[in-house]
Amino acid sequence: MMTKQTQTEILLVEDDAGHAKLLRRAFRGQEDRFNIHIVNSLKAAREFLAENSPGIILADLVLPDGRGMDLLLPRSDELQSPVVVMTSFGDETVAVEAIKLGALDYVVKSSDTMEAMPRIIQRALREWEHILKQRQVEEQLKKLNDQLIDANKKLERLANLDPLTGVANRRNFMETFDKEWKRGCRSKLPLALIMIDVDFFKAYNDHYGHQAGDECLKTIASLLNESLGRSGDMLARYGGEEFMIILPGTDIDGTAAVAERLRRKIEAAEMPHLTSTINDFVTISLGTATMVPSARKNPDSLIGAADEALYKAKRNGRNRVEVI
Ligand code: GH3
Ligand code: MG
Ligand code: MG
Ligand code: MG
Repeated sequence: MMTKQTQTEILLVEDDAGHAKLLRRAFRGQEDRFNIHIVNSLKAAREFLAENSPGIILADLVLPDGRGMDLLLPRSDELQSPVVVMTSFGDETVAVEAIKLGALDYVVKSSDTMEAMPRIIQRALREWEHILKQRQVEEQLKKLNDQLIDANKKLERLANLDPLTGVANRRNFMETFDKEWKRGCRSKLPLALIMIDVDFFKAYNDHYGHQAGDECLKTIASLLNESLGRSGDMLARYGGEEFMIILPGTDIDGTAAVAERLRRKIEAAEMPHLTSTINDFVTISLGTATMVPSARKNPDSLIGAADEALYKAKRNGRNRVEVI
C-alpha cells in the first residue's frame, strides 16, 4: 500500500564541503521526502534553529566553532529536534558522550554510511516518533496519577467531615479519640472530653423549622470551633445536635474553664429561641470528663463519664457545665 510521505526538513551541520556534497548526493532523488538545509558552523546552526525546528539535525562532531553535540547544551529538552551526530573513525568514545547529552544516535562516517544516510535518518525518525509517543504516554500517566492523588485527598476529607457543619464527623472523632487515648497512655498526660447538647432543640425545630435548625447548628459549630485555642483540640459533630470536643493534655480545671467559655460564647451570640423555657436565646449544656489514659482503663469509660456529666447538666437546669 502506498502511503503519502510528508517531507522532513534535515539540518545538516557539516564544515567539510566534500562530506556535505556526498551527503547531498546520497539524498538525491528523495526531494519529496527530505529537504536538506546545510550550514557549516555551530553559530549558523544556532541561528537557523532560532527560527526553524527541523525534523532532524545531522551534525558533524568536529566543527570550527565547537562540537556537533554542543547543540544539545545547555539543555537538550529545550531543543525540539532530535540530533544525530556524525563522527570520524576513532571518535566513538566522544560519540558516547553525545548520547549521554541526549543525542538520538551517532553514525561513523564512511562512504558506506554516507550512502546509507537516508535509511539511517528514516530509522532515526521512527525511533524519535516512538520516543515522543512514549513521553506523551508518560506525561498522561503522570497527570492521571496526580488527579487520582487529588481525588483521594478530597474523598478522604469528605469521609472525615460532617457535611452540614464542616467540622469533623463522628467517625473522625472516634479515630482521633483512639489515637489520643493511646498517646495519653504513653505520655501519662490527662485527656479531656467535653460533650455538648443544644437545649430544647426539638422545640427550636418545631417553632422555626428544620432549615432554620440546620442553620443554627452551623452557627453553633463555627462559634465552638473558633473558641478552641490549642492546635490539638478537636471539635466533632457527634450526633444530631450533639458535639464532642477532645482536649489532649488538659486537666479538670482547664477543661471546665474551656467549657464555661464555650457556654458563654453561645449564650452571648443571642440567637433567638422563643420556645426555650430557660432563656430567650439558644443555649447549650456541657458535660466534661478528664482521665489519664492507661492500658488498664477502658476508653469508653471516658466517653461514658462525659455523657453522664452532660445528663447532670440537663437535670440541673441546662445552659450549664457539669464536671465528672
Ligand atoms: P434537651 O434540652 O433535653 O436536649 O431537649 P432537646 O429538644 O434538644 O432534645 P431531643 O433529644 O428531644 O431533641 C433533639 C432534637 O434535635 C431532635 C431533632 O428535631 C433535632 N435535630 C437533630 N439533628 C438535627 C439536624 O441535623 N438538623 C436539625 N434541624 N435538627 C436536628
Ligand atoms: Mg568537521
Ligand atoms: Mg440530644
Ligand atoms: Mg438537645
